[in-house]
Amino acid sequence: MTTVRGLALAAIVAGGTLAAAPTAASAMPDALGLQVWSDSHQRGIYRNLFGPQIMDLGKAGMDDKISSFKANGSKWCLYADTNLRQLVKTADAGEYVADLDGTGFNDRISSVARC
Ligand SMILES: [Ca+2]
Repeated sequence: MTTVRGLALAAIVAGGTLAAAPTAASAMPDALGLQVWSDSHQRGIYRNLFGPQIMDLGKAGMDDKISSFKANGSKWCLYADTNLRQLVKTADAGEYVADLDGTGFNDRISSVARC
């Protein structure tokens, strides 16, 4: 019985981690990650990035696409090139940028990392 309950709990945790909806189970990773959107004002394609230390956005299908973002959990650095080259923005924890248009790096970010 204990084993069955443990497996059920593991399934719930795994599902919550993958879910994009702001359910209670996914609140934790969303709160710790860098939330990015392909359009301004949290529209378009959405990704919550929180796994590895360094992330090239091509792997998330978001290379040169980000137009709005919210930094969570820590300071995040955003770069115009892959492999953390050409720093264009340092965002403090909790910082939300609704529209990158006019900043010079709309649709240009290619890699991100906690910094
Ligand atoms: Ca780029």
